[in-house]
Amino acid sequence: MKLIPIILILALVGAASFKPLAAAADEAPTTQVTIDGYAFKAPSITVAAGTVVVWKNLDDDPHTVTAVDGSFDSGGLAQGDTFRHTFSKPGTYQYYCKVHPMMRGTVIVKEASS
Ligand SMILES: [Cu+2]
Repeated sequence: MKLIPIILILALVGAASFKPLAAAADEAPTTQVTIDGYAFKAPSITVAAGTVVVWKNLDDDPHTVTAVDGSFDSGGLAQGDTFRHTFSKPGTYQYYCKVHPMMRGTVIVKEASS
């Protein structure tokens, strides 16, 4: 009989310690940039640190999302493909498409307000 309360407490502690992880994953802010008509839309976005940016290629021609500083590179994205990158640190990140180098975009990352 004395074991039952201990098991209950362990179960409650276990459930409570898993919740914050799940909540954090759900709450990661996400912003989408479409690739449409040989352009990044919008070409310049400003996000808070920790934001996940998702690019989606709507064109029937392949494109890439390639950081000028080499910090990320999607590789070839076919029509309908997506590429996601989490921007953890504040800064200005310029990127382009390797196939069409005139296609350029910028992600400005601001300090997350907490
Ligand atoms: Cu391209």
